[in-house]
Amino acid sequence: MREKEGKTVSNNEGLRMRNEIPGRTGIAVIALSVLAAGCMGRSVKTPPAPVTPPPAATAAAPAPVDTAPVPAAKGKTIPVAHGLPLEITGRDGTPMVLVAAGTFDMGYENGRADEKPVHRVYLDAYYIDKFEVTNARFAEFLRGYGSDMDDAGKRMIFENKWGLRKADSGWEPQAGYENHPVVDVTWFGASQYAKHFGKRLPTEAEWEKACRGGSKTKWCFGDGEGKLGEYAWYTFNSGGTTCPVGQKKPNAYGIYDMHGNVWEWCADYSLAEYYKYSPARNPTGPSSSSYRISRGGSWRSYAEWCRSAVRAGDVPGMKTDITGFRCAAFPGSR
Ligand SMILES: [Ca+2]
Repeated sequence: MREKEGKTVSNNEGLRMRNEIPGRTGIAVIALSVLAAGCMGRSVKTPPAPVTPPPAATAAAPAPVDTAPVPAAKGKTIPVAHGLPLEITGRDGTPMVLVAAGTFDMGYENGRADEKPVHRVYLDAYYIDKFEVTNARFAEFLRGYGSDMDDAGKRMIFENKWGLRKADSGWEPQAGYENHPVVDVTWFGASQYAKHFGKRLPTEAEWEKACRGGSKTKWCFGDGEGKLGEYAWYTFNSGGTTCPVGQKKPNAYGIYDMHGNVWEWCADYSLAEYYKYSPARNPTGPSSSSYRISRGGSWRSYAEWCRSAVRAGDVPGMKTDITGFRCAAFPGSR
């Protein structure tokens, strides 16, 4: 089974295998990994087929910079910004947070090759789930949808001891794991869930803007790794498993667990060189690839892999206990 540290991530030479551990900190982290619990077994997967980049997009004039964080709604009164409520409830019953229209700087100049160049991106306003989708929510979806295959016949979910089990009466959460993020969910399952509730998966750009919460640093709170444990479940505090959603601090936009807990599927195909020609407005990713983007790191990731700009590519139908998702939606699309 593929494991986190065997995650395939793009780079300037094209998509290929890479270790969990970034090169500059590799030696130190390898030493730590030896000391860490024996859950760091690694496996590899086959590099994806070559893909053809779409024609270069025409960059539009940049919009005014959006630097104001969108605060989390408090109490029963939902504030409104630019005519839109700051927080809404999706059809699946989950709260969604408004990310206002505007620009942000995507990528990280001191990061890996595929995180460069840093480029300014304008995004229309959108909503994004405040929390990762939980086992309870996904089980409820499956019971309502009536199948564990998506509209195209693709498998959506696998059983997992921290996730879902298939009982005689249908899919249900493992006891005690109802509020943990769903895992062993394929990209197809994540996409079908979103579609079922009038939502969609976030684009890679939407995910990173929501993760950054207005920051330009390695993590949403700054560059100091020492604070990551306040915001994220990752290898040094997760206890070797997923954790209930929403227990750590939210970022400046009021969104939880963007760093760690589970990697999160995004809508985009994965391509290392994409930032070199991605459009400046509402980028939606390359035209094709064998892989889909996932973001944010997981319960078993080292801090470097939980950075806001880290990009990963995964086989969309794979079984993995480190990847889940959250949904996005355009205003008025619910
Ligand atoms: Ca996450």
